[in-house]
Amino acid sequence: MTPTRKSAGSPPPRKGRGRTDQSHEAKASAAQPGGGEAGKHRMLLLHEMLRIRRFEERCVELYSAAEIRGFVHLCIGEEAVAVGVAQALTEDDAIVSTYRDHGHALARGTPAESVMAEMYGRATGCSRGRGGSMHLFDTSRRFYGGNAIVGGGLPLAAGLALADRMTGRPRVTCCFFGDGAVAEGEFHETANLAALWELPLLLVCENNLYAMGTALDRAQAETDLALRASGYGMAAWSADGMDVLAVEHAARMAAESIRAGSGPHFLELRTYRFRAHSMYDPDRYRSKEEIARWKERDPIDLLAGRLRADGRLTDEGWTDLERAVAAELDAAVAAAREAPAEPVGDLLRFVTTPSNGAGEGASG
Ligand SMILES: Cc1ncc(C[n+]2csc(CCOP(=O)(O)OP(=O)(O)O)c2C)c(N)n1
Repeated sequence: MTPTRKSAGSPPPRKGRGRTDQSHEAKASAAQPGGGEAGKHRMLLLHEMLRIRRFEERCVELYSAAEIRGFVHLCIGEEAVAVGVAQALTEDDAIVSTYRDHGHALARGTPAESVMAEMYGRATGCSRGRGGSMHLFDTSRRFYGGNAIVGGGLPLAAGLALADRMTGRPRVTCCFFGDGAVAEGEFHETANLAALWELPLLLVCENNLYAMGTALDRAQAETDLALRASGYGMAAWSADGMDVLAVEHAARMAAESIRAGSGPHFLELRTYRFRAHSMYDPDRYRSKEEIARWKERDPIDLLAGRLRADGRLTDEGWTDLERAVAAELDAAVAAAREAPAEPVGDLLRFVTTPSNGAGEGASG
């Protein structure tokens, strides 16, 4: 069955379509409740971003020491995207990620111990050590995977959203992808069907200006990504991806609108990765000056600076935060080092073949 705009159980009619104007650019301050609760919430955001930053820095050390192997893509510099968007989602919502997925999984609540064990390829990892850095997966938190294929998560996310749409479950599926994915057919096919079928899909584009070594403006004719998405008839927003409060605000507005039945939303978050594309990338395609300019707006420094100015964060408070994060990561690394690999006898579990009956009746 193919849902149509007028099928039974349709969400309420859209309140408006097309690209939102500049007034819908996220304004961080507008979203924040006043008083002590807001301060507490901001401290939580800072803590979450610091966990991701330090987790990945630890990965660099462990990778250099050859304790973890394989492909590793870091999101250092992009933490505000993962943390801000995660705040706008409920436990019932789903997330589909990319190969740059550590931050998304940690922000979603997958324990650092489980993610670190996966980096080590241990059976205690969130993907039983079978996925590694690029394929974190945690169904208990509706985290449907990192994905090594650029744009590969988009149709999967549309499928999850379609299931919710057809069964009338009031959930949002959030799909992260990079600016490079916007050049892929999978993006355009997903955007088209999501808009046509009014799927409850939040498309979050992490625009860090580069797809490996290729700058956005060297590969894509129209670099206003929200404008392109709006061409499919969906609301599209842009926000400052270095400002976690702006990200959270934009994501909340989009998620609320999707829950109200207005169909898919596209959110472009303008961000930057401070490190190379992956551990193998010599990073020769951009200047040191450019990187330094973006580092002036480091998302962690930006929020910490605000909290200091508000009198919320002291030197002592910062040290406590660092200590708590270091203790969590020390424990995660120690547990991963001790953890077993999956027993050889279990290796065919979850493997689908005709000989175990799973392929019977399949054709084509
Ligand atoms: C379909 C496909 N094409 C090419 C690649 C090789 N590849 C891996 S990462 C990457 C760049 C993707 O950039 P972007 O989507 O902007 O994400 P970012 O790495 O910036 O987070 C490419 C081309 C791939 N993994 N999958």
